[in-house]
Amino acid sequence: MVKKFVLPELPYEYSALEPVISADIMKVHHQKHHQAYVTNLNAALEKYEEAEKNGELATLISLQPAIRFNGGGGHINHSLFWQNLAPKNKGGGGGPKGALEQALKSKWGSLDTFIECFNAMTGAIQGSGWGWLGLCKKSKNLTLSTCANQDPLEGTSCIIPLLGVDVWEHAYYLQYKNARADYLKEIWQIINWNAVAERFQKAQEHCSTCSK
Ligand code: MN3
Repeated sequence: MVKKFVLPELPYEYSALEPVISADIMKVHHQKHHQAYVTNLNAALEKYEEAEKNGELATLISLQPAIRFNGGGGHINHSLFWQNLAPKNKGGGGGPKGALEQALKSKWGSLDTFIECFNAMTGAIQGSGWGWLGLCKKSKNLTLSTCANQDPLEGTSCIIPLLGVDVWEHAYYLQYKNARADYLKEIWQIINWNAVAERFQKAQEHCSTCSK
């Protein structure tokens, strides 16, 4: 039996990220969008298992896009995104401390410049996608990246994701309409830098033992 994936609970209330992200957006994003990705991922994996048993290679190949879409961005990215956010003044906002702060400053000079670069790059994504801060396994440096659609960063690049921002319209349109730049400007008030720093530390530990 394939392991069933489940929708993770949010570590805060739907309304807790207001006024930056409305409860309406959070509810639809989590209960409808993320839930649908999990449901569709499980359905695709079940079919995959069946096709595998029967040695149906063409069916296996035909299922791969659905697994990548619903499992990659649908489940991996969203699970990370919820952890990357926290209510303002309850872990959200401010800036990074310690080793992450040092690494960000040595690469971008200041938090403001980092945010400017992140927002410019992420705001320029054509159509749907994700903006990322990650740790490159090759250079062992912090790096910015983007993914189109629901491609997961890990699994499609050599970058370990630390902080991801969803810029699909469903992530902001109910509140910000077409103003993606405003959403990107405001979201830094609810970024959970402690969570990002924890991921940074784990990624560095991973990088110190891997050669890729
Ligand atoms: Mn989304």
